[in-house]
Amino acid sequence: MTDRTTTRRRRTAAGLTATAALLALSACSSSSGSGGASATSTPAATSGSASASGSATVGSAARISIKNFTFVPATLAVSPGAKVTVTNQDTTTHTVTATTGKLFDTGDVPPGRTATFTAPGKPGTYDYICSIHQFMMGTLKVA
Ligand SMILES: [Cu+2]
Repeated sequence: MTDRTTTRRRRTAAGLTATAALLALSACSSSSGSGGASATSTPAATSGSASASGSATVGSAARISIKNFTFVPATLAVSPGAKVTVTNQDTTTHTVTATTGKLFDTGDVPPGRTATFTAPGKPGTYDYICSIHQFMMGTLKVA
């Protein structure tokens, strides 16, 4: 099954800067206008090919589902400090708990509920388990 989530896109800073520059230019050049409505038409700044799509995981929603005592996906790649949403689709309580020093831990997530945790800020591979059912294992890759 596919779960479509809306991915929020960030406007590129470059595009905003270009627009601001254009606005500043047009504002300066129209100093001697006599109130006429026919100003010189500003060129439409179509910066179509500004594909500054960086690393795939940045800005996208990071989420883990728990179903049938399994973490989905088994390995999730996130950026440092990312907020990860955990959805428990089982009928029993689970947790997402880092095996190393409890670097992250959702605590109990009741059936049908959602919890969030913050990924470690340091890049690395972090295994986690359900602290209730410790055979449940998943991996968080921070890079
Ligand atoms: Cu569990």
